[in-house]
Amino acid sequence: MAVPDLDLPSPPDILRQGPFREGSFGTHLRDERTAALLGRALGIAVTICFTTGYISHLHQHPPAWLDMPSRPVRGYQLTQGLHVVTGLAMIPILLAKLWIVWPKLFAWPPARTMLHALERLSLLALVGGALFEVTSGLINITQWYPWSFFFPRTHYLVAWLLVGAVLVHIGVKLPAIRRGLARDETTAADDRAAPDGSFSRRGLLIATGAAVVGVTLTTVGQTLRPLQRLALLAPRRPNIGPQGLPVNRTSEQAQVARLAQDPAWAVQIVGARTVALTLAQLRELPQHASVLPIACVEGWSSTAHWSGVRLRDLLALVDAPAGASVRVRSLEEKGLYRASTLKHHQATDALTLLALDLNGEPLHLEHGFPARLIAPNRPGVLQTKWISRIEVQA
Ligand SMILES: Nc1nc2c(c(=O)[nH]1)N[C@H]1C(S)=C(S)[C@@H](COP(=O)(O)O)O[C@H]1N2
Ligand SMILES: [Mo]
Repeated sequence: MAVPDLDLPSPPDILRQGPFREGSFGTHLRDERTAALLGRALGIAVTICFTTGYISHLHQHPPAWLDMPSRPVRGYQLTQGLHVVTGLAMIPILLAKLWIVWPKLFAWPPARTMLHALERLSLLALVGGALFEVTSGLINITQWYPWSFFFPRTHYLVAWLLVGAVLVHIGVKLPAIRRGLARDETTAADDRAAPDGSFSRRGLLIATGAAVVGVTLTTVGQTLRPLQRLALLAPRRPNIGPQGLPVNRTSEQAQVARLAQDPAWAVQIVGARTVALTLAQLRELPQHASVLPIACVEGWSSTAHWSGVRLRDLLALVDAPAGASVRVRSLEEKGLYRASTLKHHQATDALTLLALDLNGEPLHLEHGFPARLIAPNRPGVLQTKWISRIEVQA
């Protein structure tokens, strides 16, 4: 049966040139060498991302046997910044790699032997895990939660699944990886070969690299101030918000505005005895300054000048015993991050403050007025705002 010609408008000229031209991504790119080179880049990114993510997990859910050090002061800012940077940079590499190997997913017959079937199943964990990690991470940094699972836990568990799948994949593909990465006189020429004016392997790698640089330059400004004006794709800027600092959870969301501004507010310090201190009384105690970053798990961070009372001075008022950890509670009644725990060494660190001032002014309501916690080498989620109680734990 004759199919009538559809009178479709022809694509604009620009779509018939350069990389958009049909055939510009020739099938000659779908080979072991391209897959191995992109795979190596992905392997490096996954290693950095997993390690920094694991460090973040240890900060947020410290096991009993581990005391996360309070130094370097900017440790978490660096590792979490790297985590988000490598996670974002990985996206173009992952897409390029999937494009290279995609047809192999539909190879027929699906499995030749039992072992082959198992290997192909592990690809499900590899591809699915990688796509899940970058997508859920990306969605998380935009603070959009279109799911009902608890992000940190799921992201963490799938990371282990992914790392397992990566190790299996490297093991199975080792001979192909060796061949793909081997260098001799012919590979250089082959890297440059571009049949019929299509992309060469080198061209594809350069384009992928350019995408990585582009993504990084337009997002890293959320933590590197000199690049903040380039941070077009970043959800946050380090300097936008009251007192030159971003806000994650607002006083309205936390429903604390009334209580936080109540003139009768006093912080309860609960230890061997209980002491209540009003804002005026807190200001009469020795004041100390710390220059510390707020470093959010979402990858943005911002350094500020804080001042207030050392937490250890407050603990001394209630004779907190050596070694005791401390639970800091917010006026907030519902939120996930309305309280946090400091181990003894964190609570008694000279830089750990019950902060009253930020950048030389009384704390803005959105930054935790009348008092918030600020401590070195600590994730933003644990820098509790609008504090109501400080409890020494037995
Ligand atoms: N009580 C309370 N404190 C909180 C939060 C919260 O939800 N409730 N969010 C935390 C998070 S996730 C971050 S990143 C920092 C942000 O501090 P900022 O708003 O002063 O920049 O506050 C932390 N303190
Ligand atoms: Mo955060």
